[in-house]
Amino acid sequence: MATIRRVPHCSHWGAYSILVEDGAIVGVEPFEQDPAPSSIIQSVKEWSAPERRILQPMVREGWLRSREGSDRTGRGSDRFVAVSWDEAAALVAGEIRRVGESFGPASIFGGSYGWTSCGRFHHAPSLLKRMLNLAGGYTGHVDTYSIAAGPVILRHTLGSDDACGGKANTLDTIAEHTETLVVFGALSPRTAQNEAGGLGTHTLEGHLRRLAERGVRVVLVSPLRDDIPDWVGAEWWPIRPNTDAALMIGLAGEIVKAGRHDRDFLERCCSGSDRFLAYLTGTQDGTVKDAAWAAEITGLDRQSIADLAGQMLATRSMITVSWALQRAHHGEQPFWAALGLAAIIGQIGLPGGGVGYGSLGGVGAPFAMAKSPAVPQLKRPIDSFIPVARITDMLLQPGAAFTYQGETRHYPDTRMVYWAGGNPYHHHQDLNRLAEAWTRPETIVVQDPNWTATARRADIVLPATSSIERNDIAGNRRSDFVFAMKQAIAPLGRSRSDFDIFSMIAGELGVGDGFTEGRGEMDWLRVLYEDSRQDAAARLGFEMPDFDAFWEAGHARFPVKDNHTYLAAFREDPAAHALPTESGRIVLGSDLLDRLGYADCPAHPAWLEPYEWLGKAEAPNQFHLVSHQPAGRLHSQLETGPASRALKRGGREQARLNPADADRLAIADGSTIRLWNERGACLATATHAETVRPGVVVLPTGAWLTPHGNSGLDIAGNPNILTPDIPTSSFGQGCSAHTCLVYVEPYAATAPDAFEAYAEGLAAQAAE
Ligand SMILES: Nc1nc2c(c(=O)[nH]1)N[C@H]1C(S)=C(S)[C@@H](COP(=O)(O)OP(=O)(O)OC[C@H]3O[C@@H](n4cnc5c(=O)[nH]c(N)nc54)[C@H](O)[C@@H]3O)O[C@H]1N2
Ligand SMILES: Nc1nc2c(c(=O)[nH]1)N[C@H]1C(S)=C(S)[C@@H](COP(=O)(O)OP(=O)(O)OC[C@H]3O[C@@H](n4cnc5c(=O)[nH]c(N)nc54)[C@H](O)[C@@H]3O)O[C@H]1N2
Ligand SMILES: [Mo]
Repeated sequence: MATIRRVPHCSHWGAYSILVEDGAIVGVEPFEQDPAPSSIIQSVKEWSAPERRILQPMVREGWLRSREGSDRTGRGSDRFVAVSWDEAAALVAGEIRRVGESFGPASIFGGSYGWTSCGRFHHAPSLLKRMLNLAGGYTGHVDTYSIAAGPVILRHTLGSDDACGGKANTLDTIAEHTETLVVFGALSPRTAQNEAGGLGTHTLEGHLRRLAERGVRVVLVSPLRDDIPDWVGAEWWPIRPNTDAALMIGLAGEIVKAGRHDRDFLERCCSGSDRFLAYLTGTQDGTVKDAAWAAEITGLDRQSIADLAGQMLATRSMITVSWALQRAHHGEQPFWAALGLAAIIGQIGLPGGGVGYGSLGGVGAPFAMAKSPAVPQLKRPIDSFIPVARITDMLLQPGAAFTYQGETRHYPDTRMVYWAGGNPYHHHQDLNRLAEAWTRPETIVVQDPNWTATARRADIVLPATSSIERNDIAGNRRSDFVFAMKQAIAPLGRSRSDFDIFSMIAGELGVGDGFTEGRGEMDWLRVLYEDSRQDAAARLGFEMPDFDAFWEAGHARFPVKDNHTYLAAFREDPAAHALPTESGRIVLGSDLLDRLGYADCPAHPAWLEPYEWLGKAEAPNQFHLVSHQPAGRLHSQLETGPASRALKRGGREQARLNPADADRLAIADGSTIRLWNERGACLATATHAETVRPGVVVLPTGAWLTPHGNSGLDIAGNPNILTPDIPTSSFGQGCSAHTCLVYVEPYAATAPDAFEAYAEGLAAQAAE
């Protein structure tokens, strides 16, 4: 009788054991210490299904024939030809050498943004950068799609991005001390399922239960009522999307109008308050910013805003802001305005008071204190980067100037793109614009386990194993444990681990020894773990088991800090704990931004009309699109897994809208709708939902782009065919995905099931 092996493993959505019998996965069990495991763990079996896996190295026919002179419009439709690993590695190394020598290493784009697997050793983007650094360098990226405008403005105003990186007040202190909690965006187990690098325990629900038990007044400011579980008993303030800065400023202005702002806190702990106060009182522009002003812009009730301002002053109040709010045009402003409001109230640095910014599972949870395991990327020989979401601008405008954090730089002349562990045809905005830009580089290499939309648009495709086909280690700066991610099944087809692939290419480039340092997989895991263990012991006196004991047990606790109140010491003595900002204090009026004079990022927190918002909607069927994170998967990963499929309807993604809107437009529940604007169009299945604010349509991200014939219509429901590719501002240059108007209408024609259409398209391109 065959025995079942239980193999410990971890993904961004948590830890689990894979049950393996006769080399096949027969079950998945959650980590026993996790109080609220994610349903996505049940989807990992999908990695062992070859349907969408890349099984061998492949090269686009047109590229193989004509190399850098190929017809690049063939990307995405040309057939692929199988090659050996030796041939593939030689081709890739040859291109790195050719482009580096002819145009300079800045012409190789190796930013390679993406979440890849949670393993910290086979971490594809890090290994790519390590290899390219040894080979002469590359153009990289700064910040993330998750947060860019946010950290840029916080680094300037607080001197660090700790407050949005998981080091603001921890949720345990909020659960015990806060009396009024104002949530902008979400506090949702949906998004808290995931943490970059994995996590052992999902704790958000426990803290929310404690808040509910204590009878804390919770106000949810969001276009979506289910952005917080209903049992929390929050009041729902269905704000017009992208107008949060106006609400925050109106609350602050109301307090100032009553003369009740904390003058002592503003004086001792802030700089430039005069500028902000002048904006609030209207001495600057003649408009008083108060509850009435905010009500007009946000669509909320004037009296409720005025009352809330009073209550935030009178009780211990905490403001939380989701990262989503800064993933929008002028996204710097809601982050800065929340800080301005918290400073006016004056509770920053008190337990359960002030402001924090978060979204992932580990944000607000106790944070890791010791050095988390990470493979070194080595020294960068050249300093070339772009703000992460400016990829299309870079490809379309070589040599053009861009600004970032007050500096002016120039885009490189990109000849080669190497993407490993990310999916730009998932994550980037305005995919039709990206598609045009995608024809510009001479050579595109994609390394991924799956035939993603991006892989299908590459010249050279390198099949990586998924994490369950190799050994790795999980754990990150917000993780409570480190986990052994043990190999559960044999590699599929001829796929190889990311480390093996890069070792091979590094060898071709003559830097193999520098890349591997003579170590194999298990040697590296030992080194990375021991590095963290020694740091925990030396700096914190925290004992972790040695590597062999850890590997045997499958997990080890990591030292964490709980009960943390952000800026407590600074509040006590601002001079002794000066912040690394232009004034040493919290910046509410900025000398730097005053000098820069950007119209889209002024010198104090402000409400600026977004590029698109409901205030600009002209037609009765125009909606604000909220393309939020999918509940049943991580981005585009495991899209065909059971947790993801369970939330699809009629062969595509669900678009939720308010029944009143749906009835008005004769859109039946369960019917197919077309969402479109001047940038693109997609189909989705309409679902009536009272939890969605009228005027808003919600379409999650992550459907695999599936164009219907040559029509350009995406039938799977990928919202990035619709979203605008505009920067948040000249200062932050972040992604603005949550700023988007779309038209919605019934779709009468028939269209194929998206999964079947994807499979057919793939078979035509890459029969193996
Ligand atoms: N409209 C809209 N767009 C958005 C957002 C939004 O809110 N709205 N959110 C944005 C945000 S916050 C983010 S973080 C991005 C996410 O964007 P991405 O991080 O690019 O999305 P993923 O689907 O996680 O892509 C990871 C890729 O890595 C591959 N992969 C998995 N494991 C491995 C491995 O072991 N090795 C290799 N080589 N590859 C592997 C997967 O197959 C997948 O193709 O999307 C952004 N896009
Ligand atoms: N299940 C699952 N969890 C995930 C991910 C995933 O793909 N799947 N991705 C992870 C990643 S990479 C990240 S960065 C985080 C992101 O976490 P968030 O940025 O918090 O996630 P979103 O789902 O984009 O947005 C949260 C909510 O913000 C609200 N919102 C949107 N626009 C506005 C606005 O203008 N005003 C207000 N008040 N609310 C608004 C929407 O209703 C939305 O549901 O999630 C992580 N968690
Ligand atoms: Mo993200």
